[in-house]
Amino acid sequence: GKIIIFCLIALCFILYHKVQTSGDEDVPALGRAGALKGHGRDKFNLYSDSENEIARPATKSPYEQSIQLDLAKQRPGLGNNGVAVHLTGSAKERGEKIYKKIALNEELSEQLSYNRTVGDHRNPLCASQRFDTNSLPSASVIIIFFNEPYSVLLRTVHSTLSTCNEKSLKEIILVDDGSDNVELGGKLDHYIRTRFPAGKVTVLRLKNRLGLIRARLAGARMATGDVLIFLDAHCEGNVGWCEPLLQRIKESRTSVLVPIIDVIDANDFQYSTNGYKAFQVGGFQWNGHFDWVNLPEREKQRQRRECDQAREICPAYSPTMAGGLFAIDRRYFWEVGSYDEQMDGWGGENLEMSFRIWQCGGTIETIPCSRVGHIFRDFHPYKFPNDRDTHGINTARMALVWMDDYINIFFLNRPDLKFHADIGDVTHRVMLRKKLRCKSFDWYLKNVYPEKFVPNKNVQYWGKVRAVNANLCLDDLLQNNEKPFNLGLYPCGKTLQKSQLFSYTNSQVLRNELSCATVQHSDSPPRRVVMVPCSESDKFNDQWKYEDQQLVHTNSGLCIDHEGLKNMDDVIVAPCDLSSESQRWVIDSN
Ligand code: LR7
Ligand code: MN
Repeated sequence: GKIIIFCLIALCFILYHKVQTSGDEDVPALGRAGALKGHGRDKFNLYSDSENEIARPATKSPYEQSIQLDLAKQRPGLGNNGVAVHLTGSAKERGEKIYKKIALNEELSEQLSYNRTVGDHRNPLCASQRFDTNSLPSASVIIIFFNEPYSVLLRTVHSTLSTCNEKSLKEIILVDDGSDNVELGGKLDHYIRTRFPAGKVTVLRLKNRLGLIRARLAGARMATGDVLIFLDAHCEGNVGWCEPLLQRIKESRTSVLVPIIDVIDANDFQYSTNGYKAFQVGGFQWNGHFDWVNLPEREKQRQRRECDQAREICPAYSPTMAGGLFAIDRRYFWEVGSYDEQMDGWGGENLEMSFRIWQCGGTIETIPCSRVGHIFRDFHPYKFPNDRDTHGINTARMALVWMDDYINIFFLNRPDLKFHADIGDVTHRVMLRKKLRCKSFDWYLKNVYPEKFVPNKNVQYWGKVRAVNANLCLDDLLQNNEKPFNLGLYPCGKTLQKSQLFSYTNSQVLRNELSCATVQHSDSPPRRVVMVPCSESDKFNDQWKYEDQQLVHTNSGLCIDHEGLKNMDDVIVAPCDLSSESQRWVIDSN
């Protein structure tokens, strides 16, 4: 009798456990098998290598089945070291098709393992850097996403877990900015629950799409680490990228840090760099756009004073930051005004934060031993809220608060924003600026970014360059100013507009914001006036004499002339002739 009862109890016990382990909520046997094996470089990634073959248990969860199919599709080792991968056949076609839709080869992404390696692209000097490994501040990594490809997002998380040192990485917070891509819902939750250590990775779901600025704010409110590290949802970290950031913040809590941002190709997923010797820092254009600029000579000298022979890996002051990838002391983030929470959608928050940090006593620094790859896409795979130009609107909000009188140069470049109805009220940000006793934009330009050209500073004349005998003005004809182009002619606008805005500087350079006037090298006339990207030093920019209304190119002795030319033609230079009306120009800002 007793034996039978014992057997029944034992049977119940066994059955009970069978039911438990097949439940969706439990850690799957697969996970435990992997954990027991303790296999691989990345102990969180259970499917990394081909030798890591584990029997796949049948499970009832549709998520589990789908996840297993995803993992089966991955080709171990593919794209390792960050090499380019070229698909063939029908996969290639699928890749091209999806690329057209979302500016990213999702087909290829699905074939790369979540923890493919990208190689070590750091300056060799980085290897000798020492960190206070046992007493570094802890980090909360915040990754925001709106409808990002599921496999790309997961690769970002896996990469963070395997490249950021475990001791310092307190948590990863994913902020879902109201995505409606179904894979990013329950399936993502299931993956996180079953594949990552408990509590390490969490998802914060916003009910509606709030835009990337408010999504970052929501993530920051949840974070508990000493340092916030923000990442876009399509990044892969290089070896050891976290420690140098945390170490620097430990030493200097008002330093806001950016890694060197490497390029992951959106089509073949190649991880590429410009080598480790040189990197660029952040600049801006007067139209409110961020751009990359070479490290100025002045800053290299400061680095030498600061770091001696280790100049190449010395923190580099950066006038602005790109916005997506940065580390900041959590308390300092709030003290210095976090973000303007009335900025919607995408854009503008990066320059706002950049100017604010510098003007209010902090610094922005590029940390050369910290490198993170980012997938740059050709176009936005998403619409902007209500189809509004949120970049422009947000940038106007920024300019109203931080740029003082220089806002006029911004509005000259963006007249459409001057009276835009959606800009809204910025009083609370102006109050913040007062409360923090922040410095002026003029101070910023003089002390942080003296290389930045200001159209009406240190110039003899500025404005339209107008022919005296025709309604024609020099005009860049909206060509790309980042590479050489022929200078053109166009009817003078009633008001001053960007394409006709030129400066004749104190050092006799004829230029606009980015490009300087030179003369085409050619023996046979007509020789065109060519605009080329200006050098940081005027020593290397061509000079022009402006006398008797003539613009004389110093090197060639030739004069700008519009004889026989019309609207939209390229301007030329010709032998100077004081009696020629077509060589006379007035420069003014009326
Ligand atoms: O409505 C949105 N909600 C979001 O959560 C729109 C976007 N997002 C997410 C999105 O899923 C992504 O993870 O926000 C992140 C950034 O969006 P991207 O990747 O489309 O932007 P980007 O890389 O083209 O743009 C750069 O400028 C932006 C200005 O608002 C942000 O600051 C981005 O973070 C920034 N990216 C970088 O700095 C990476 C380096 C690129 C450069 C230069
Ligand atoms: Mn991005």
